[in-house]
Amino acid sequence: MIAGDLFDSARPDDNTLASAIAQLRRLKVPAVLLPGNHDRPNPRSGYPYAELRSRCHNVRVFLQPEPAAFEFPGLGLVVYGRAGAHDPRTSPLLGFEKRPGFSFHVIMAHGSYVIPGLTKPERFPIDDKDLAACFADYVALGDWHGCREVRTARPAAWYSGGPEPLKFGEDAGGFVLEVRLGDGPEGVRVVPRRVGEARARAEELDLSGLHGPEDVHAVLAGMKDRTLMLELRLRAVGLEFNGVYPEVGCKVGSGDRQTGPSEGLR
Ligand SMILES: [Mn+2]
Repeated sequence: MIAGDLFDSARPDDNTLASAIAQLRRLKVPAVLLPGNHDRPNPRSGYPYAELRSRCHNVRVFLQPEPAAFEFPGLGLVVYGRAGAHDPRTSPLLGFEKRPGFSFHVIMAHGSYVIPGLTKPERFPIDDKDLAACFADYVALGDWHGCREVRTARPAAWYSGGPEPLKFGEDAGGFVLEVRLGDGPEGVRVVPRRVGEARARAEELDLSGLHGPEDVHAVLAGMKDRTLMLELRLRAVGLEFNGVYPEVGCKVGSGDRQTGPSEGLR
C-alpha cells in the first residue's frame, strides 16, 4: 500500500515514471496506490496512472474522489480509499461502508492527522474521533514524510513516511511498514523496517586555502556519494571561484562579492 504522493506532481517526468513502473513490476505481491494531493490523477486522461496500471498488472489505483474499495478474497481483505480530489476541509476517512464477508478491513487515507495547534485543520484533516469511529482494523496514512504511529488504540493508524528522507532535518524518513493483521490476541502488529539509504550531512567548505575553480572541483569530486544529501556552504571572498559547480548544483557569482562571504549556497 502506498498512501499517496508517490510522485511529486501528477506530471512526473518520463524517467521518474519509468523508474516507478520498473520498481512496482518487481513486486511479487499486489499493490494498492492512493493518489495524494501532489499526484492526484488528471480526471480526463488518468495520467500518470493509466500507463502505470497498463504496465503493472499487480497494481490497483484509487482514481475516483468517491469512496471505493478493492477486494482480495483470497486474503479475506478489503482495502478502502478515495483519490484526493474531494474538498480538502473534509476528512478522507468519511463515507466508507464496511463490506460484509471479509475478515480484514484497511482504509487508506491521505491527509494530516489533527494535532490541535500544530496541524492545519483545512488540509484533509484526520481527526482522532473519526479514526476511533471507523470500522477499519488498520488505517494506512500518507502525507507526512516521517514514519509515525498516530494511534495506539484500535484501529491502529500509522504514517510510513517516505522510503528515503526528502529534506534536511527529516530524520524520521527512510522506513516502510510491515503490517500484520491477525485474529489472535496480538491483533494488528506494525513493524517499521528501515529501507532508506540516504544520509544528510551539512558542511562548510572554506575556499580561502584553494587556488581556483579546479581546486574546488577536485574537493567536490572527492565528496561524491550516491547516498549522500549534502548541504554545502561555500565560504570565500573574491571572484576567483566564480563558476558553475555541477557536482553540487551551485553557481558562485559576483553577487556574492557585495555581501562578502557567500551565504548558504547549496
Ligand atoms: Mn500530501
